[in-house]
Amino acid sequence: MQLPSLLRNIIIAAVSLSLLGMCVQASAQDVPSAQSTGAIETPAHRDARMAWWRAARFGMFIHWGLYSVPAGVWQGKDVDGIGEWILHNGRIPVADYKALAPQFNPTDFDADAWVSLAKAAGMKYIVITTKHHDGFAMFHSKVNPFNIYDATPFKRDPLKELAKACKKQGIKLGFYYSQDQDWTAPGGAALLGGHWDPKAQDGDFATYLKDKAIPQMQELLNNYKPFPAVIWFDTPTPDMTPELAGKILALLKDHPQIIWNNRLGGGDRGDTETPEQTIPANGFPGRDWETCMTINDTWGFKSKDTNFKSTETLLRNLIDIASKGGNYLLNVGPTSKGVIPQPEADRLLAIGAWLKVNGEAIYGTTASPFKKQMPWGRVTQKAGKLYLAVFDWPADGKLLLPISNSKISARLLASAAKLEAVSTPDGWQISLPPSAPDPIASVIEVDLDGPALPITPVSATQAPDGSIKLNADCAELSGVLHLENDPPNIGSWTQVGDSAVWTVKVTLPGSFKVSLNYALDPGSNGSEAVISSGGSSVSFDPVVTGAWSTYQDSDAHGLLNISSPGVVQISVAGKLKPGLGLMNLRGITLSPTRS
Ligand code: FHN
Repeated sequence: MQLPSLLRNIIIAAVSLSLLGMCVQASAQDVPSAQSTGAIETPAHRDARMAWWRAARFGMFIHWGLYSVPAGVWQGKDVDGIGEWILHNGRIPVADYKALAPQFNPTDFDADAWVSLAKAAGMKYIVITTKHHDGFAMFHSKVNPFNIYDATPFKRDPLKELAKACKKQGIKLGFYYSQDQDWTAPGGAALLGGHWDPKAQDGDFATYLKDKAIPQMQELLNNYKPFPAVIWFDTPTPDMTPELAGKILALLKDHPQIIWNNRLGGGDRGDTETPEQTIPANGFPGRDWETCMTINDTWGFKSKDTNFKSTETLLRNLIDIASKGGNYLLNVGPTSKGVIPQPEADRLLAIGAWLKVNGEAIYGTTASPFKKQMPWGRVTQKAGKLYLAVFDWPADGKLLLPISNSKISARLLASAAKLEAVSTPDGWQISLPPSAPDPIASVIEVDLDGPALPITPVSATQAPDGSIKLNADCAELSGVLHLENDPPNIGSWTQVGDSAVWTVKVTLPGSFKVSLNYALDPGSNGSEAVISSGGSSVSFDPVVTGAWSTYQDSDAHGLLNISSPGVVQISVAGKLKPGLGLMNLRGITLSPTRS
């Protein structure tokens, strides 16, 4: 479940959840964002504008700023939360924070080396923080002296150098700009607790936009040609009215190739949904989307955060996201010397090595044709081919691809070795060599005779004693529901209307006792679950089990009736109390009642 980690980091939680909510509502239909600028954009123009971004699938997020100097520690004490929020979380007086600038001298910064690393990682674009919520500009701004050129001994403009390196090495460069929150400019917004240094911070938001944010955005849009390719807004606040957002959108009108995200505020939907630190179960059908994620637990460098995700997790995330039609914007947090930490670089290089062999399965692909993830891994598709990224190599050497196409041919992508495949009623069974070519993900390339024709797989069958086991990893999940690991469980029950659905082959119908294996943290007590099949349903009141990872079995109220044999659907949905998660669900057992 997302909630435990959210509780650990309250700041990112509130922002992420509100953004996630916003994303889901926004995904209902596809309206070209350029309409917001007043320009008319046909679907064909939009496709052309988005083409490079959709093909890219993998980008580098860089959170680099003055906060890399304290690196999570203020006056000898660790400050909780993400590194780039140290000014806010430490309630540091603005003048004291600004006084850090003379210490910021990233003499080891080498734009070409960063771009080379991104390229070696297989990343196709970079998005860098040009001004985060601390208000410090990482470029030579003529608008405001609180910037890396004027306020530090460095006297260089990293954006100029990066733009040059990106152009030279053929990679796109995008700019993150915190348009609302600015904790060091009078009138800049401050989320989650508001201002703490009124003398330096209080002021009028519209004036801040007019005097700082808008002119700085003009600098960014005009001084780094041919970039930016992307403008990445962040943390919209209620201060950003549609009228004020309109002033920013007006700037973009003169740059028709720019892609921007959904975080401007003021009702603008932008081009891309931006789930943060999470991968939505089904992506955002009909919308372009990009999951942004940290490699450890912070965006901006924190000297003591060594909780790096494994290469396996990061790479499988990339594949998972591609299989749902999205992009992965993976963050690095350079040090105050201008160096990308080695553990981060190592992971990126390992991903790049995999992509060098298997990139065909990622770049330019679209989402899997299947509604549900395959039990053995993930699927992408491109130009009449399916790419099967196998995470769990079947011990019996047989991999089932549940499609009814009349002809396929399969080979290992890495070696081009041909694989035998036979047609069965459940789909094509592909014979594999005894061991996986790649321990993280081995790709099988499958040529099809036409569009993929998926067979809806039955996710559970009835045991001879009449019982039915519904495991978390066999459900079709909607909305923001999420299959989590260790052990596999369905989490993120935070959105009304989301459900988990199992397709079950029933041979012995009747009435069933319904028992759920679940976990519930005390902070989220109070929601109710409904388990339904056909016209029958039972309710379940999850009681606190002690923690999100403490599982227990409990029965739902009443009996679930399945009246006739055949393939049926069994679903679980939540009646959620606002702000509370429902449970982490590992599985459900239906036991027949003896009559
Ligand atoms: O508050 C920021 C956070 O520092 C970081 O920049 C992330 C990246 O998406 N965005 C905000 C939280 O949603």
